Amino acid sequence: MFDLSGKRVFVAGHRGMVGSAVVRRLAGENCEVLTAGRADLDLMDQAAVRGWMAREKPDVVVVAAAKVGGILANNTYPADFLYNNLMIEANLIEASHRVDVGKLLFLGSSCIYPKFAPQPITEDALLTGPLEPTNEWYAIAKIAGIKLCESYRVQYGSDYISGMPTNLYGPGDNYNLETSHVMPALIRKVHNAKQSGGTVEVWGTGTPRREFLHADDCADACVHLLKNYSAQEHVNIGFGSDVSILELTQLVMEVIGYDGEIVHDLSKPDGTPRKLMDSTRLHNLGWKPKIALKDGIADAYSHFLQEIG
Ligand code: GFB
Repeated sequence: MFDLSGKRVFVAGHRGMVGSAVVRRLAGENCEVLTAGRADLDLMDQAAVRGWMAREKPDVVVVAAAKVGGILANNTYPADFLYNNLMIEANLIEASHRVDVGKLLFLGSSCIYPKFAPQPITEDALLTGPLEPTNEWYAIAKIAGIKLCESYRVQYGSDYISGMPTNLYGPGDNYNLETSHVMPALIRKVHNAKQSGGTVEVWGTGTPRREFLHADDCADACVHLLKNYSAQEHVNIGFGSDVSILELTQLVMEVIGYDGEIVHDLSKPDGTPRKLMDSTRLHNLGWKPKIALKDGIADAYSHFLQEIG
């Protein structure tokens, strides 16, 4: 439906895990990729974003820029997660409208859904119940982003779409144990435990279930949506099955080759008990993930090893 060839595509957030994966994926398309480093463009500065967009005039914008983090970071820095994300998305979407961007993809998160949404979670579960308290700030910002895209479509007919990725992992992830998501945390913890012969510490009970998608699969889905989707409703970008945090820990240990003891830090929150999305809408558009969880973890671990030298 939408032809990317010859288009100028601005990937906002190109240094992040998702943005960098989208840039890699777009190298296979016949388009020009535009990026802006933090020193050149502060996405929270409305005038700067308007100025940059007026100068560069992209045809397509991918909003992959966001303040992100794991359960503890979300819970510890609520103002940053709400304010920064509202500013980034509002500036990018409004400035895109000013320069007549022809296609915009906004990326949200599966945490937009109610804490106790029926599983697997369909897109129409949005705004049907209370959010998970540990990440309601981030979720509210992302819901506002979806609604911004919808509002420009309704008021101006803009072709702005939203994709909601599940929990992601892959090259370029954040391995800081205080602020990271569970996958990179477990990779680092199991790696460290293997070196020291120590225990592997899992936050919470290990019973929550999560769905994990490799960032390269997510980027492929983003390009698929840019080309094949144009409607008001947001689209889930999931893997299709989930695992418990304990099962994930065991899988990471298997991939890294360590058989030590697992201990639990019960002072840390569990968060949402389960977050498995129904990705039928995306599958019906002809897209499926390609990277199996175990292969994806092995890939992420090899990138982690390269990163720590
Ligand atoms: O990935 P994660 O931080 O975020 O945690 P959420 C997922 C589950 O893993 C929680 C457990 O039950 C954690 O308690 N967990 C076990 C750990 N060990 C660890 C560890 O060492 N580090 C971390 N981080 N978790 C986030 C939201 O929720 O999901 C964000 O806070 C975003 O806003 C993201 O939506 C996708 O899946 O709970």
